[in-house]
Amino acid sequence: MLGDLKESVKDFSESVKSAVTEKEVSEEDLDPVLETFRLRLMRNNVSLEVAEEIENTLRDELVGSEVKRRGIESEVKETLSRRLDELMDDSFDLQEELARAQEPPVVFLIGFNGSGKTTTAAKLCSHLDREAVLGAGDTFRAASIEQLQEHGENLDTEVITHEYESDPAAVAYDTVEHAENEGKTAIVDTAGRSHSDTNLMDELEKMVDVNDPDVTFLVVDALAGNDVLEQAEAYEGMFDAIIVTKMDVDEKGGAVVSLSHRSGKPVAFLGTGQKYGDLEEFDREEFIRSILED
Ligand SMILES: Nc1nc2c(ncn2[C@@H]2O[C@H](COP(=O)(O)OP(=O)(O)OP(=O)(O)O)[C@@H](O)[C@H]2O)c(=O)[nH]1
Ligand SMILES: [Mg+2]
Repeated sequence: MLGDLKESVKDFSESVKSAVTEKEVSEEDLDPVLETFRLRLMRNNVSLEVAEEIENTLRDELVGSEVKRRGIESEVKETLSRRLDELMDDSFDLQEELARAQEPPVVFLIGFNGSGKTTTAAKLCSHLDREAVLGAGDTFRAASIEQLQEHGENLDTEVITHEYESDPAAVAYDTVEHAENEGKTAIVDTAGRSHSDTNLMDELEKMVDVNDPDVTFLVVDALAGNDVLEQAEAYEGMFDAIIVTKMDVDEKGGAVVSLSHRSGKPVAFLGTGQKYGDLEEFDREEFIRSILED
């Protein structure tokens, strides 16, 4: 996890040290090293805009600083740490949101095909303190209902289903009603869709209108790289926080760095594997530490 991004930072730090020939860091010495670093960040799926912001911050902070005053490497790390801290947002607290919600609390998962919605719905079930009811709101993709039912069996959690091709807004409605009767939380899965699927997008909007979820998560796949930014744009206005899945198989990590900055929404969880327990609350300090530590 994050190996490539970490390596880029380490290489950058070392290059700064060897590029600086004077007592003070000069723009001339620093610029080629910064350019290489910006390209490495972009190769690790940090967006151009954010990579440039990081580059500019480093230039502003480092040019003119005295090399010997203290290790230039620690200055690089401190500057990066501060900037990353400003760029990322981990302010979302699911338990708090649900505690504040009217009964029953309702959670929706939306996102592109294959991003990890169904798996994450099941992971959330086992993450929450309170019991949940799962709603099979993907009535579109073949075998989607059975997939959620299997998770339900594994987790000993009830799954509300209708027929394939039936109205997903009605499935969500039934799930919410069931959760209300049983004093549980409703977690509703939805069909994967892309911006061009006008029908599916309209259907999703109807589902949201009818059921008014308390929390809607946009689920994105870290391996989609910079495409996650487009996905966040396609669903703009429809979600409260983001879940980035497949972090365990992504060495790059740049998607997490740029997402909040671009979408204005916090990253709430990271999916870190295929087991139900592989869902971690996103903690930006921990994330920054894991990139910057030796
Ligand atoms: N390694 C890894 N695999 C994951 C993670 N989350 C989901 N997956 C896998 O990704 C694949 C797709 O996951 P789904 O949960 O079916 O994705 P989806 O968004 O519901 O897919 P559609 O319903 O087809 O749009 C499955 O094989 C999951 O096991 C994760 O955090 N790590
Ligand atoms: Mg699914």
